[in-house]
Amino acid sequence: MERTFVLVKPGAVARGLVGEILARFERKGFRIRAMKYLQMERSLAEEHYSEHKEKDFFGDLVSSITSGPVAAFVLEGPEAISVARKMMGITNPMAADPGTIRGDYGLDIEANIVHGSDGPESAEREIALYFSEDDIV
Ligand code: 3AN
Repeated sequence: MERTFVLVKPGAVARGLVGEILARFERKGFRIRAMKYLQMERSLAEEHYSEHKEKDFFGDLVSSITSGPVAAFVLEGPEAISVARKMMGITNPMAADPGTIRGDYGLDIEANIVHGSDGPESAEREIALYFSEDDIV
């Protein structure tokens, strides 16, 4: 079994899509190991997206992810990281396939509905950024 970190971004939270998005993962068979609703501090956003700090969209990305509450999850299942990424679709929602979360719910690359860990190291790092050991059930 593998764990991954999934975050429903502020734009999707504001549109009332948390339940619908979580339902897709639950129906697929993922187990929820932890969940949290929070307003991200700027420092947490900068840490989360530190790999992008040299990119010209970094400032906008941090502003966007801190613009309202987010819903964060640890999901568990076989090959959870790659399966969840596949369900999300590619980064650009305009190009993401219909049937994927990004393909079905958005048009804006900066507010692309969800974030999901892209590998085992980032999953471990991101889970630890948002959750303590005690939060994982
Ligand atoms: P993914 O979330 O698919 O792993 P990353 O890690 O390349 O994609 O990008 C992280 C976040 O940065 C994306 N979810 C998106 O919100 C934003 N982003 C990526 N590329 C761009 C871009 N060219 N312009 C604006 N925002 C971007």
